[in-house]
Amino acid sequence: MRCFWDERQRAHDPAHEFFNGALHPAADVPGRIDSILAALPPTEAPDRRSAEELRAAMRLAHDGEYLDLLACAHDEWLAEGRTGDVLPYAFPVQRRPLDLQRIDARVGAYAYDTCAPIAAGTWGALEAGTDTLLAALDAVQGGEHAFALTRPPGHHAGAAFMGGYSYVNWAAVAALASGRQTAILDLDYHHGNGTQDIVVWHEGVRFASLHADPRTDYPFFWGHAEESGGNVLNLPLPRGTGVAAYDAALAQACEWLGEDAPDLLVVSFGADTFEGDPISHFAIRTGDYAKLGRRCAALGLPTLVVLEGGYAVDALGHNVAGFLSGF
Ligand code: SP5
Ligand code: ZN
Repeated sequence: MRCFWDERQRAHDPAHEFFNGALHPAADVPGRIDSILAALPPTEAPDRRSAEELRAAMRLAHDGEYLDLLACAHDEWLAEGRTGDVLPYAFPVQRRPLDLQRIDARVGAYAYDTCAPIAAGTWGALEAGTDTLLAALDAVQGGEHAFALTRPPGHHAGAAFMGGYSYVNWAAVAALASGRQTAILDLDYHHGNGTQDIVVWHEGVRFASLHADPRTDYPFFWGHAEESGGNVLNLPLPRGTGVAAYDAALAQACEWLGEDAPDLLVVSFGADTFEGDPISHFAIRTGDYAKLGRRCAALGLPTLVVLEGGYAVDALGHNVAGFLSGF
């Protein structure tokens, strides 16, 4: 398993997120990466691509005006006399075209929650993350397995929205950039609503997600059991799910993905299914992750693993390394 990471991704370092009626310290902290780096063999730094090339890759999955806003939002924020991170607070629930001028309105129009602050370094980190992703994808196109330490996460970012610590959808960009029949398997605790938004109805991509039941858990409005069909399979699981029930659902997802004769597998891997995760409620143990990795590897496909959530920082590296050891 080749591992890719670019130090410039650390520049994304927002201070806070807002939920349950209060500001909380951001859960997606750069220290997550230190835990993972300590548990992996040395990583490879990606070759750097031009801004145009990186943007063209992001454009495979995302709306151009959304990307323009991500690139300039923090500068506009400062120009308004604000300090700290951009954080939207007002969101349209209709989609009429509107002439929006204030940064608060324009950022709210491209977000669905208050958990994706844009910090000074966010755009640079997203460009570096795209370098990391594309280098790992190149390795997979050559028939190897690769892990891209994508940070910030991506699976809550849709074609034209951010949310849930996610801005650019790494799994979707990789699938669409590969030009091949791709199976995307989302193993984060939370439903991969952004990935589903981008790839639903997309010929050439199948998307399966195992996640906490959205009747009880974020992101609430996507990922319900009845929301399956066509190229999408959603398998919501109750709070408290342990490895036996999880692995049974994983076997079902893998079988369904394999029916489409995919050329490659992209795994959106979040270790927030861990029993000790501070914001989640499954009961997977560190020693269980290798078995889950082996289950995915049994598909027999060149595999790209991208990083999503996982907030129990001390255990995170062991959980990620355990999963990767299954390949
Ligand atoms: C990539 C990823 O895992 N994003 C997750 C975003 C979840 N944000 C919503 C936070 C709400 C957490 N509720 C926590 C209750 C803690 N006691
Ligand atoms: Zn998550």
